[in-house]
Amino acid sequence: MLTLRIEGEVRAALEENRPVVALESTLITHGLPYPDNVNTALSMEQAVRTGGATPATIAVINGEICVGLSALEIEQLAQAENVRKCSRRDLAIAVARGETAATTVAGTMIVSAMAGIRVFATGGIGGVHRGHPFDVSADLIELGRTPVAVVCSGAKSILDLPLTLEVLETQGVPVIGYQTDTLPAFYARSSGLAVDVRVETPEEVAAIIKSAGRLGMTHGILIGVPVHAADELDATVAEQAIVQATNEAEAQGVTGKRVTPFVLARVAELTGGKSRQANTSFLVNNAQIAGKIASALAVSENELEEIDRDV
Ligand code: PSU
Ligand code: MN
Repeated sequence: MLTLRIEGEVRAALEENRPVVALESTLITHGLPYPDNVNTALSMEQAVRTGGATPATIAVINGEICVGLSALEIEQLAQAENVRKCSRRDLAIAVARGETAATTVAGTMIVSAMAGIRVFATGGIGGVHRGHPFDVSADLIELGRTPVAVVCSGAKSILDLPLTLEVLETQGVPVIGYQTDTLPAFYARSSGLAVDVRVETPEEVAAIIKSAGRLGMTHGILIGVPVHAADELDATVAEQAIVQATNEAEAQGVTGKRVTPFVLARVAELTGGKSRQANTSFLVNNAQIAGKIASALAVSENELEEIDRDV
């Protein structure tokens, strides 16, 4: 079995059953421009610590799967060009060819599970593309097959959110609203679509993750956290920018994995940077909440271990 390069602090935390939160790298290479991408990635790491956990940013560096990057590596990734966006199908290619590549939600979930990390924070997951019901992000399928809890702000309304929820249901993925009744819509706090359950605290999320583990469930869990109200983009403004950007992508023949980065960049231009402000705000917030969830999970599992030992 191929070994992962697990950074020292992360390795120690995992060995001692202390909380760790995974962070993805595609948002560094494809989601945000330089230098916002480095600053946001480092702020997310700090936010995970504030939440009480150790951050592990995941990427492939020179063909090696890395769990935990140095600040220099994050900086290099942030400036690198033509980096492969690594979902499930791409991981073996990147490793075999000795590439430096960024992991998507799906790619990061796979590596997290290999490393024993159970909580992962990001901005938004991929979904079903509007008007293209067969362009279903591998993120949704991965959520159905890999036991990692993904803390995010839902998905952009560039995607067909009702169909995205349908696929998650088919894949057996619980969708949890963190202090909300509806699936967040990335820049906007609500998509208007109901979640499966609403929770108020990190402990409640941890309890669900723990139950899934004890039931031997092999699927992931989605936790939707809305952007802070002060940083929210007006839903109509967001919607219009997204529709225009999506139409332009279509007109320019942008397809497949290039769609998400294209639309994100264009929406930022169209909203005069406001979409990016919302984006960084919820990325950092999600990282902190994921840190708290991972901490609550560690506390609760360590208690369990003690009880098991007593009996
Ligand atoms: N959504 C964003 N920003 C991103 C992504 C999604 O707002 O950077 C990235 C994530 O890494 C996600 C991936 O896993 O895009 C989904 O790509 P696709 O739709 O090609 O599966
Ligand atoms: Mn796609």
